[in-house]
Order: sequence, then C-alpha cells, then structure tokens
Amino acid sequence: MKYLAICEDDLLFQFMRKVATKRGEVLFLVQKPEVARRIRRHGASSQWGDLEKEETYQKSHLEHVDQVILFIRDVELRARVYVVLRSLNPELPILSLSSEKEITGDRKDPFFRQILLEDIFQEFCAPQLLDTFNRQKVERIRSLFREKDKIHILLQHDPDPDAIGSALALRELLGRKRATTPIVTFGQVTRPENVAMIRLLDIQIDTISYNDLHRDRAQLALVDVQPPYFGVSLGKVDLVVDHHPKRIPFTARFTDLRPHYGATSTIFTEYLRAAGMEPSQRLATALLYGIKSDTLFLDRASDVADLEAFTFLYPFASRALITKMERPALPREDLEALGRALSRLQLDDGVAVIHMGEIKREDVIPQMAEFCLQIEGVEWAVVSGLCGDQVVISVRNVGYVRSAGDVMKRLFNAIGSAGGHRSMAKAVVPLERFKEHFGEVSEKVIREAMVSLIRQKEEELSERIPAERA
Ligand SMILES: [Mn+2]
Repeated sequence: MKYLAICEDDLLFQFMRKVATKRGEVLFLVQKPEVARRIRRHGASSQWGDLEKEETYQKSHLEHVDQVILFIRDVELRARVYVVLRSLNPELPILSLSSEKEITGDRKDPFFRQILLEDIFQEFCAPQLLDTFNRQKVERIRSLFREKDKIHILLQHDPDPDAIGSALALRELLGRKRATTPIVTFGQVTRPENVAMIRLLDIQIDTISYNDLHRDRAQLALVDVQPPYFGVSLGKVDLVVDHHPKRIPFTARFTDLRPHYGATSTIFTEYLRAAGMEPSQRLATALLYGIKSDTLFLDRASDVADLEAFTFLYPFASRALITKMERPALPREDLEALGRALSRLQLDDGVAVIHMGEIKREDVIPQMAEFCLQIEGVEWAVVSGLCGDQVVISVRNVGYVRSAGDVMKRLFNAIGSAGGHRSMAKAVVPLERFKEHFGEVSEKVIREAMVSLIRQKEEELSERIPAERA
C-alpha cells in the first residue's frame, strides 16, 4: 500500500510514525521545506510544495498512490485540496481527519471518509485517562491496609456474583490470601447459581456474627454494598466500592461509588487493568459472571464501561464454567430421588408438594421448586428434603395469591427459621423439632399444613377485595 499523507505541518507524522512503517509506504506532503526536512530526519519520506497546485501532486506520483490521508485544519484550504485531488483522480480513496462535523467536499462521494478528531480521542485517549484515574485509586486502596492487618470483606446478606467477584478482585489487588482476608456475610449464599459459582470457583464465604466483625482488630471493606444497608453501625469502615447510588450518608476512609456503572465488578476490572494485573482464569470468570448477571447480559442499566470490562475479561475467563454456573448440574442421586417423587406427584388445587428424602446438596431443593413451577397448572411448588439433621423446605409461588414468605413464616418460624418474599421462600427446621411438631416428615404432612394455610390466605384476600376477584 502506498499512502500520501497531506498535511500543513508534521503533527500527523508524529501520530503516524509507527503506523506509517508498519502499514506500508507513506509519503508526507507538506507545505514548507523545513517541515519536510524534519520528517526526513526522522526517517520517513516527505515532499513539500503548494498543496493547491496540480504539479505538486504530479511530483508525488499521485498515480501510484492507493490512499490519501488528509489532515489540514484550515477548512478552506482543505476544501480546495479536495477539489484539486478529485480533478486529478475521481476515484482516489481519501480519508480526512477533521475537528468539524461539516463534511468537506461532496457528500455523495463514495471514496471519501471523514473522521472526527474527538472520536479518535474518545476511542484511544479516554481509556488512558481513565486508567490513570483508576491507578490512583488502586494506590490509595493499597495504602489503606498495613501488612499485618486482618481484613474482612463484607458482602450483602445473600451475596451475589457481582459482590463475590468484586471481593475476590479486592483480595487480589491487595496481594492477599484467604486466611488474612476472608470474604464474610451476615447471611449466606442461597441462590442455586451463586452456590454453584462458589463451589465451581472454590470460593469460601464465611458467615460472620456482628460481634466478630472487628475481632482481632480486623479492618473492614465493603464491596457492592454500603454501610446503611445493614441497618446497624458497623464501626469503622475502611473501604466502600459500589455501583449503587448513595441514598443515605455514611463515612468510610475510602469510597468509590459509580452509580452509572452496571456492576461493581466493572470498577474492580478497571482497577486490575490500571494496576497492570492480568486476571487469573478464576478471577476473570468471577468478574465476568458478576457483570453478566448484574446487567442481565449487558442489558439492564449498563454502561459502556461494563461493555469494556466485559471485553477485557472475556479472553481470560472460562465460558464452560459460566455455563455450568448458570445451569448448575444436579447430583445423579438427587435427580433419581426427584424422578421417583415426580412419578407420584399429586396436583391438588394447583399445589405441588414433593419430599425428596435425603439429598446430597441443599441447593437442589430450590432448583426443584423452580422446576416444579413450570408444570402445567402448578401455582405453588413446595419441595422439601433432608440435609443432615435438618428439614429444608423451599416454596415457589405464581398466580393470584402470592404469599410464599408469609405462609412459611407462619408455619415454621416457631420451630425453625423461615423467610422469603411473595414469590419465593425457604424454611430450615431441625429434624427433631419437625417431628415433635408434625409427627413425621412426609409429603402428606407438608401438604396438609401448607394447603390449609394457603386456603386461609385466599379467603382473606377474597374478603378484602371481592370486587376485584369477580
Ligand atoms: Mn452489584
């Protein structure tokens, strides 16, 4: 390829010197002899002459040129040069770099392209600017914690992939290990996909009690959540990095909130990049999954930053692992138990009850409840199983009366722990207490208890708003 770069001075040459030698032969055509000499001194070829005269282009052998790059800031001069070039060759490809939006020359000219300088800046310089900004954040974060400190990375009550990925990244940025920097929560990971994530990526999340939060003088870092979320004073908070807006004021030694981002994992990906760190497959997979699930695959409330972080992580991450997390595999024995249970499933009044007996993994239960909800006619799916010496019951609910959480609390709160919201709920009851209360653990017992309460709920509702029901 032979390029002719037409410019007023050597600025374009400064930008192109590397590209020029890599992509092909470039002849720089400028107006002044001293500029031409300067370019030549740096090892490139150049000519000078009056850019508006045809003979200048004859000297440059325009007939051998494949493409012209035009970088003339004087709008009128640029327009005149365009006219001269077109009169010499109507089909010569011309690329013009300009700072104005108005098009030079003929709008319909198919061999003419114009690129805005600000677009070039946006594409190539803006990431660099952001990088230096992030680099400064990374240095500040690292300066917060001394070598001997223990750090608790605290997440929300039911940690999600975005929080988990961010916590891993923070630990990595600080160059720390699990023992000195545990990831903690007051609750636990419950959603099947998230349980699969921590199992597949071998991530440990410890349940911590409020009193142990600063035990051993542990420092406190919050990711993907802010102190007011917890509703209690957390004591001294060292770090908060989050993408939710700040609704209630709080104080922390270091805060980085970016509400326009779709995920906290995006912020941490930028930190890693700025620190020049290449993420391991495990970390990249966690962060990618975090961004993917918080933005519903870059759809919900996502920013161009999320897309860029996603693109950066993609080659490092394992797609196979992400697929496994999204569709957690079920242990074979548990599937067999489900098969047996399904074969005797009775569907009375839209309530499907399945007791799976002893199961290997607790997360199978909510997955089964989700699954049963897909059976035609099912409005309530109740799945229970024995996990060690505990009875675990999971409820999913669609349809008119939606009170899964309420029903479960009424039935099981007195003998175990129960909670949830309108469409999904869970109860965990010690086996002994369950037996004391209900006699045995069986589909029949659970069905009877649930159905009568559900009926009661329906009646309450129809008394309250009979008109709407009719
Ligand atoms: Mn998040």
